[in-house]
Amino acid sequence: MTLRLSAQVGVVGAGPAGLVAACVLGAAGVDVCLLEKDSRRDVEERARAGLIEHRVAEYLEGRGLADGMLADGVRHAWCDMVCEGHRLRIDYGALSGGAAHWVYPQQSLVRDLVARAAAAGSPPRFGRRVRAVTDVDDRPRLLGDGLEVVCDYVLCCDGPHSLADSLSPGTARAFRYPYDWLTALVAVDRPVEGVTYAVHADGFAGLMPRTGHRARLYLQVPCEDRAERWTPDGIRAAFRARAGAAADGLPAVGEILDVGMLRMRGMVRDRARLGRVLLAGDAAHVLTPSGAKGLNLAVADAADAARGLISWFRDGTGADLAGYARRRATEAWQVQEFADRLLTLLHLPEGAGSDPRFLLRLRRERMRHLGRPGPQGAEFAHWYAGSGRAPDPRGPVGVPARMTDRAELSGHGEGNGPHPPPFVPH
Ligand code: RFL
Repeated sequence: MTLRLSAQVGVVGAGPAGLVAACVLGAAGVDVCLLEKDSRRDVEERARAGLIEHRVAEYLEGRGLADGMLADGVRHAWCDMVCEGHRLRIDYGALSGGAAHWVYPQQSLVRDLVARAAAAGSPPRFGRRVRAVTDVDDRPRLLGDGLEVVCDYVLCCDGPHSLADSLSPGTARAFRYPYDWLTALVAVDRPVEGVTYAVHADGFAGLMPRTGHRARLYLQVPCEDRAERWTPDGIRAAFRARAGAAADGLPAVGEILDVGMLRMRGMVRDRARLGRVLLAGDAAHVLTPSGAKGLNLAVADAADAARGLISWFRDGTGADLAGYARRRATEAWQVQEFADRLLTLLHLPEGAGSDPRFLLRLRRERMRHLGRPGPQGAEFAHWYAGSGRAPDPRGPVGVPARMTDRAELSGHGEGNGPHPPPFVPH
């Protein structure tokens, strides 16, 4: 027997994007049905990101979604770039006028948001895989096994292998970088105080803070390398060799808790909106982890979508919904460009030759520019820390329940009305 439900907004996926949207929409009185294919436990234990941008932290705090982060997170405002034995500190907090990251693990944020979504009246339904979205231009339907949800709008937050692939095939621009990153969750003997990026002739190495005695370690490896090829000793030795003398000042890497391979690719879909289906987060774009942007852009998308949907249900004009795809594409490309620029700095090009010293020295020079007060340092710091604002600077908006009957289809196009830029520098 098929369970038939209706909702104002159907959300697919209980990652950061789907959960933030469900919390904000639910708190504003919008009737949300969030479907997640995996179990609550699986979702709450997925260790991935850990650096939350300044603007995203402000947004979460402004909506009462940051209690865990404020209680257990740690602020970080500098990173180190290491090259040829030289370590250069980039004090992006000072360079950006006070913006910093919060270090708070993605799985902790997800756990907090699951609880908040339930409290806001939008508890995720776990173990419910959506197989298809139909009627995207009218009243979209989410179809799952024994389940059908009729919605006014759908928010697809289902990660990189999104249902959007079948809704709109061939509309993604993607690039495969000519290397991969080994990614390992590691134990460290003391907390990591800032991100370290090391450029080396053998390849890039990085160490990113997570809370307490945990860190995330990255190593550049050849494309399609396999995790099984790497022993814990091999990972530690490669990291030490690439970090060079700077490794002495870093927390010692102990147990390797979890190893995986990140296939390094970037992707942006041409349109983050298909009729009444909005895409948010990794469903709309995939970023390499170089600039720690994926989770942050996912929350920014969710904030923008929630604002638009709330305005649509509130007054039926959808003024804030118009332009969603354009705004999200603009920001996705800006962030992709930043992440790509950072990758270019951190990796030697293929064919660097047997003597990479010229290219390494060049990189040191670029790093110096980024760490110095001035336009280059300020621009880097602004993008790195996310010192602008999330796309909903005006605070929460209430929505009378069930206003959809009055809502009209106007405002569904991607208008060109004035909108604040995605990043508003201080
Ligand atoms: P998610 O988190 O992938 O969530 C998608 C959810 O949708 C569910 N789903 C479905 N549910 C129902 N029906 C279907 N048909 C479904 N298909 C999928 C999935 O089970 C899942 O629960 O996407 P979202 O919300 O867009 O969030 C994106 C972020 O998770 C991602 O960008 C970041 O984790 C990327 N990332 C980092 N981002 C940062 O901002 N800072 C970092 O430091 C950072 N480090 C990382 C990262 C990603 C990593 N990996 C493993 C990819 C480190 C790593 C190792």
